Amino acid sequence: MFTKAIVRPPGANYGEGLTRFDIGAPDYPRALNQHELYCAALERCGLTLTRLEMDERFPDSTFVEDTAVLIQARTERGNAPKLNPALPDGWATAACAILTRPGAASRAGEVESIAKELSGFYSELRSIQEPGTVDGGDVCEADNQFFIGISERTNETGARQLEKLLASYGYSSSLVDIRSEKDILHLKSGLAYLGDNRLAVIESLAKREEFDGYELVRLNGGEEYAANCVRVNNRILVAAGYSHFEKTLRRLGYETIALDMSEFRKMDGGLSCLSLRF
Ligand code: CIR
Repeated sequence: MFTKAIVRPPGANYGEGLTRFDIGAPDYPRALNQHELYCAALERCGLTLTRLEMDERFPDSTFVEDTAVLIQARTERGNAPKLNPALPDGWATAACAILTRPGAASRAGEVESIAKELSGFYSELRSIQEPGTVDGGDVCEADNQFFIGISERTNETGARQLEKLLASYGYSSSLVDIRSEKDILHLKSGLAYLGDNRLAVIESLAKREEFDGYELVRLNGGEEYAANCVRVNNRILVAAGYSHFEKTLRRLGYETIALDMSEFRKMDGGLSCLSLRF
């Protein structure tokens, strides 16, 4: 269950950020409006938002998800060992925020202000160390398991550091090398955990052995962008305009909220990257 999220609206120079696409410059007023509707959807899902000031020093800073990996406190289950002996009975680990080291030089400075914000919510803060790089968009949590993409942005050193940190909090990780997947920037551009042991996944990733044991909801036929959806409590936020996928989700029993993401797509961004949820 999430109760909070951190968001940051795009700044006026948002269109100067990084993108691999050539599908036109973003329309700024429209991007602001889409961001506002995104925030309203998170609130409808019951989240209290921390809205950060826009930050024109970093044109990509609206994509806050890339700056941190947030992990929930874990309760002891059965005979599971208490991983942190300092905690009261019943708790195995505290919640922790892991600050990333974004793989794009122009985004490195985004972490500082997010760290300050997160320190108000988390007493345990860890961070990825040089020469490791990690973008939060490469990190997909599926209950007790994390998938960590090795990509253009997340290097193997960073992925291994993150794996080790997560293990100290009782989570296992699988590394998924997506460097040959030219259509996606981050692992979560093509993968989302829907809950209920289900993954939404683009066809080209569906055969990876890391996803064995999960029920796969495959995206193909031009709907791949919609794979970057987000389960927020009992709803799924999904990009508008991908009706086959949205219908599939509804058939599976999920309530969906469709959001127009056109101006974020132009800058290689998706739904998940616009918030840090916890
Ligand atoms: C970038 O290239 O870094 C941004 N323009 C887009 C980042 C999108 N983030 C994400 O998918 N997690």
